[in-house]
Amino acid sequence: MISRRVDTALDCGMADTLDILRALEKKVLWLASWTIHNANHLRENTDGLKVGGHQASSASLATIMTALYFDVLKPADRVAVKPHASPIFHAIQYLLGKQTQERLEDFRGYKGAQSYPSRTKDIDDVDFSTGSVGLGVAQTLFSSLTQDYVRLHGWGAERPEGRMIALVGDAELDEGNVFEAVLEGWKQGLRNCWWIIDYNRQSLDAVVREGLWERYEQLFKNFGWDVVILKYGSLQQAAFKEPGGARLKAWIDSCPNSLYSALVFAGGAAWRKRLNDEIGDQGNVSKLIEKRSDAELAALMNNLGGHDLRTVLDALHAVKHDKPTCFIAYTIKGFGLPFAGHKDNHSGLMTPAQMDTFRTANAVRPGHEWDKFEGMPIAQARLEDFLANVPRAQAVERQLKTPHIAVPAELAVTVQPTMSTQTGFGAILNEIGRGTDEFASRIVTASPDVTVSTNLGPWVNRRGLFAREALADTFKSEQIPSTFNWEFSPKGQHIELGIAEANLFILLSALGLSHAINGVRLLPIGTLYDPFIARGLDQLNYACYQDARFMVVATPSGITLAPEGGAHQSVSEPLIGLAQDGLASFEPAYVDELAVIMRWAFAYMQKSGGEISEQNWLRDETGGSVYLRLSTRPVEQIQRPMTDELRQAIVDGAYWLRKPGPNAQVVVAYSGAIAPEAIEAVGLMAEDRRDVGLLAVTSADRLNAGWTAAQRARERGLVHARSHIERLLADVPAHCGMVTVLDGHPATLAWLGAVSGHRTRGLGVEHFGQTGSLAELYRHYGIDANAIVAAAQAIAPGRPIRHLKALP
Ligand SMILES: Cc1ncc(C[n+]2csc(CCOP(=O)(O)OP(=O)(O)O)c2C)c(N)n1
Ligand SMILES: [Mg+2]
Repeated sequence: MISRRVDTALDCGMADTLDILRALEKKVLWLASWTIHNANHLRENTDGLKVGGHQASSASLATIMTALYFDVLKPADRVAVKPHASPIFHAIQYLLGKQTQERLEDFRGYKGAQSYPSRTKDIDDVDFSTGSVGLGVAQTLFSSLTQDYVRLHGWGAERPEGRMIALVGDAELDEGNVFEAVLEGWKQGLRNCWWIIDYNRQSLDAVVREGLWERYEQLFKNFGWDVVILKYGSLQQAAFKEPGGARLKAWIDSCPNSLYSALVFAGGAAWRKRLNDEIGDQGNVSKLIEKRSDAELAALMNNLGGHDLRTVLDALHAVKHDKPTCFIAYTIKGFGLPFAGHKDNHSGLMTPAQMDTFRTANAVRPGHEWDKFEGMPIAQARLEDFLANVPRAQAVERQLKTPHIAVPAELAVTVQPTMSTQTGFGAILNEIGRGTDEFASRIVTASPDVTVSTNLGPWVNRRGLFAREALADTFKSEQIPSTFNWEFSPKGQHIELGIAEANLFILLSALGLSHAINGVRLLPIGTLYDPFIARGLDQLNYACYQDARFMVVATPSGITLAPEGGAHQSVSEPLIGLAQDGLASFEPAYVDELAVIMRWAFAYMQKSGGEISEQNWLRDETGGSVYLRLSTRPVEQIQRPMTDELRQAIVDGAYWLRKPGPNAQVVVAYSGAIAPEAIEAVGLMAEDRRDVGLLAVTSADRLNAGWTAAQRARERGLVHARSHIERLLADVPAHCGMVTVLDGHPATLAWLGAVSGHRTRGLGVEHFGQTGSLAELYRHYGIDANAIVAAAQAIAPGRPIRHLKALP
């Protein structure tokens, strides 16, 4: 059963749709191969030969992608294409009029079609970026959950539901994150998700293990997926019905992967020899082999399910339910190309001579390589008509736009005399949770089993947990007292995940693209312990690369978590915050700062496409995601009015908590929960050092980014460009020493000395933490007040500082 469009002979005497699809399949493979062959940007290997471009990986999916893009996909469906199938994707989009010849000519080049499909850099309707294998796969699963979340909250009903589809390289299934996602999908009642596995039994290095399909089948079934195996193409299915066919089928089924691949590469004569050697004397099957020419025999043996359009179309169209479905499609890596099946073909390129043969086989004249209909056996008008009516191409806008969700002018919070930023975060969300406005309704939180310990509890009590089906809190119904109301419903606004930080970030990636995918803006917040960012780091990077919009709240952090010990203390995360593109990172010390930052963040998460602001040289108008590094350390709060000036400075990254005088000898710059030590140190130095300054750094990341951008602007001739940190340090005398300190890697702030050339000593944590009291650890790692004073004495001019106690 194939689609009606395929079933129907469209016009008497004219090619039917299956013929058109077959011709397009050939054309797609030609265009992708030509794109790669033609590109000037491929690596040269040590012999000076060009390699790369992923011709073989692409060819493996040519049939399936032809079936999908030209027939099966509906406009609402969204696809994550296996990264190295990018040339096939771009070729398809070119035929659909969504990709330009110019960009294909520049494939893998500057501003050309991207080596791996990119939402942000490609122009041809990429739904999800891919590149780091395994992540695009999981993205589809969480996008499906996001779609359900959006709809169950009453939004997006004006659009049809889409299927979230991943085209998966079989070796991608070695990535653990795929299975973490499958498990979570099962818990969350996943639907509308298809994973089509390109089971070519080859990875980058070689041919993969035998029998993996059986493990995959079992595994997916265990998690409630339907599994459809596309093993035999229609030629094979017909041959199996011939006398001797059963014997041939048994041989195919028992043939090891590497032998099958080797024979595919070797071709018809090799097939004949092998088959004759192994089963040739067995009556009917000999006839079955003998009656075929070498070419016919090769065509039969290569006719795996994933390369047979009719088989593929039938299988895809047959799915009428919304259960998650895994298709295991047998394919050949490099199908249709001279290196098909060769274990070394991953980076293989056709030689010019092979390309010429391929050109002839495709009836393409030299100079007409880019002509869309060149050499096709079907009339151009018919093809044009077909392409114009392809369902997938009917979507008007694939990157949807949404109105801005208004953010309150200020986020309310009662600042206690002493509190931690983590408590502050919980209190701010709790206040938001009281609201009935649209802003509050668009917030969705998620956490990998650390909801309560990251202070999301009060918010969850108010807004409930999300599940497709309501589930009462048994403790509540049994009237057992509990602080937390653990009730699930389709209206809940918190998604509770298992302990898998990788899943958290891919979920944030999916929730954070809801505006573009579902046309419904969500404001996602994910919480986790700061050190475990590293667990999901590639996923975080991926989410940022795709330009998903979310807030990561990482708490607790640093050695401040003293008794928890080194396994839970984070050291390098502030550097991640500094370096990660697409992520504005903050480490506030005070709760009023946090409220300002969060308010700004909710607006920032929604921005897109603006210019760099010349006020702070940051890309504020372009928007992005936000990382808040918080702490459980209670810190005495400063009771102060929040002025516009202070608000802006907090968001820009720093302000003077104590402005240095004109004769200042020392400046201390600190970030985060170490504030009391910095304040104490400044107090201790006051008698012996003049005009000591204290710089509160709320975002080393933004200070650094602004500084770099302003320098670049000056180098380009904008002589008046000044960043926020340059303005702050402008009046600090040149002889002044600077001590920077944070509970994290010292390099995060040590660069501050380079801004205006101040001699600087960067304090922080460089080695794994350990258990101890706060005072012991701060002293041990040299970030307590004494250490700050000692550092100041060492680098700044002046007499010895009296209060400096001997350090151990
Ligand atoms: C996380 C990650 N590790 C390594 C790579 C490098 N890499 C690119 S393709 C590939 C093999 C993929 O094999 P498979 O998924 O089976 O696709 P095929 O080439 O067979 O089409 C590898 C290891 C990558 N892209 N991402
Ligand atoms: Mg493979």
